[in-house]
Amino acid sequence: MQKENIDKFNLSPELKAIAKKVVNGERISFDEGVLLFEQGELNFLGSLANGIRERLHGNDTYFNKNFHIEPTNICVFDCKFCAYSKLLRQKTDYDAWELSEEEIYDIIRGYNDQEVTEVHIVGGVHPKMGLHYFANLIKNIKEIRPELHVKAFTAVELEYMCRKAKVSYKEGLQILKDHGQDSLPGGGAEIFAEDIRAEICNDKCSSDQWLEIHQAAHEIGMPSNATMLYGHIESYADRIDHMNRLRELQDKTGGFNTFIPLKYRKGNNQMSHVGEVSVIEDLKTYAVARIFMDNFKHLKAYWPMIGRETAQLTLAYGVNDIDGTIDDSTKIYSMAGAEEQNPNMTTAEIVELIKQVGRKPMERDSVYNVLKDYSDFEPAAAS
Ligand code: V47
Ligand code: SF4
Repeated sequence: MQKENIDKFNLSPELKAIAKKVVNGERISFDEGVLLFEQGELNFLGSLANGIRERLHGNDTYFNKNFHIEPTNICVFDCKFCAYSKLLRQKTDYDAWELSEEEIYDIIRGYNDQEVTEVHIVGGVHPKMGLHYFANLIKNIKEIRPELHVKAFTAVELEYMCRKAKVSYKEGLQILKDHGQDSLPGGGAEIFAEDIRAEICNDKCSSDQWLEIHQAAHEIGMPSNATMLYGHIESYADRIDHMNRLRELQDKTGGFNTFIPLKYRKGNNQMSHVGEVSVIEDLKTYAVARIFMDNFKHLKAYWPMIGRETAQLTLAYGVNDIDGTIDDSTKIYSMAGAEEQNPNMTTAEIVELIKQVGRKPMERDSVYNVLKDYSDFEPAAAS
């Protein structure tokens, strides 16, 4: 939004003051963030967020070519929203899986002649797959495909691995880094507000531990992402509190690449009675995130979760990255009732999706270096 456009909206004095701050590039406070959620209309929030997005990135919209490996869905924890994990005691459940090392290497080799640049490895927290097992796995993956960026293990998995191996977070992360791990994904953050966390995922790593692990990663030169699971039993103040804790850590370390709000999906989990929020609420959440998280350069919408059309819409509400993959084999969302039951998009499809809403498709690597401008991409020439 431009300064001169503020008056086009019928705003209360409080919202007008926030709008002025935002267009001047000033940081907004906790209370102002909550007020935006409570009183900001979608058009107004979108206009502010889009102004920030275009100031930072113009029309550039990033995607990368990655694939997921989920070594197991057996998990020692019991998050109420999780449709995917099989508790250890239910190990014989026909839905449970445990990939062998060779199966994992076969998946990597299966991409030998494809232009993927990143593998995202996360899964359930399996008591037998520890720090040294994973360090060795990463080393072998790098031997098969040295240039592949390995983004692996949520803070939840890392907390458990380090505790079991009796090493500090920094020592554990250094071992993984020395074996070839490049960065951390943003999962496991959920909602930091302790009372909500106690209700939805009371037995896994605490909010402070999540933040400590990401801080330790940043301090040894491993960048990471951050997520927020929204749209369940949390309040607007809880969402701002979550973003504020991330914003404070980012001020200290600068190690976060991107922020990814994740919409709670209600399928097949222990809190299915909690309904899902509307698309309007999704767009508001992206917009407020773009406005509040002033020290995060990138805001990502994970399209397999919200679907292609909502992902397109988010590009007008602050989002500048739609993850994008040529073959996304993750199951965590499809099992929870996500839009995309079999999420994979070819390069041609993702480029088209971005172009349809007037943005510029740019392939990026995992740390946001631009690899290729796809503005003039001809689908027939490659895919
Ligand atoms: O932490 C689990 C979420 C996350 C549900 O860093 C659910 O690039 C909604 O973090 N409804 C893991 N969400 C996935 C994740 C992620 C995904 C894509 C990219 C990146 C990245 C990270 O999935 C969990 C949890 O918040 N989740 N169940 C559910 N029912
Ligand atoms: Fe386990 Fe992760 Fe599911 Fe929680 S969200 S139960 S930690 S797989």
